[in-house]
Amino acid sequence: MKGTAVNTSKTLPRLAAVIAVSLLALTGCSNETTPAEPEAVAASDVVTIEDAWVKSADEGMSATFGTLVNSGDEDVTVVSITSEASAMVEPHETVENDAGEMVMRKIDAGFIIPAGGELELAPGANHIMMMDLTGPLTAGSEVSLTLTFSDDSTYEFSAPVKDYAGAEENYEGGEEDMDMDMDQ
Ligand SMILES: [Cu+2]
Repeated sequence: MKGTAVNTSKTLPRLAAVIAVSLLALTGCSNETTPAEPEAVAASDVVTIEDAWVKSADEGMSATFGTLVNSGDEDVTVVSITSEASAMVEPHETVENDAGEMVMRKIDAGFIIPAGGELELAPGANHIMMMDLTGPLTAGSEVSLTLTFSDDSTYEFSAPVKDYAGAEENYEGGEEDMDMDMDQ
């Protein structure tokens, strides 16, 4: 009982010192020189998404659709996607498996949007997979997503949530694999 009272008075000034040092370290970081900008145009300056929308869902998984447009003169690759609405977001494609069923799977190389062209994301085709939703996606609400390109530039957009009866694709590997992913 005695010991706890003595310790408190020593700990507080020490904590303040630690916080002060942390702040110094943070401001120090911002002064570091950034690497030289590449001469090429940033992917984020030439890519937009048109008619984006998100499928409503109470829980579990959903997907985002729309048309990715690349107005630049070089192919652009979306290497990763994040959203506050889902703990895990992946670029997916839908392919026919050996049994003749349509299954979806992650595109490890990411979405490639051709120079001066488009990549359509649609139910039953390529889509932005949202696994492990952080909450219900209700029709009429908005979800924001961020695309990261291979040049590290990013593009944030928001998309309305809509009710949609389709897009119940099978996940490659079957139900068991999917459940395992959801538990992680
Ligand atoms: Cu998918």
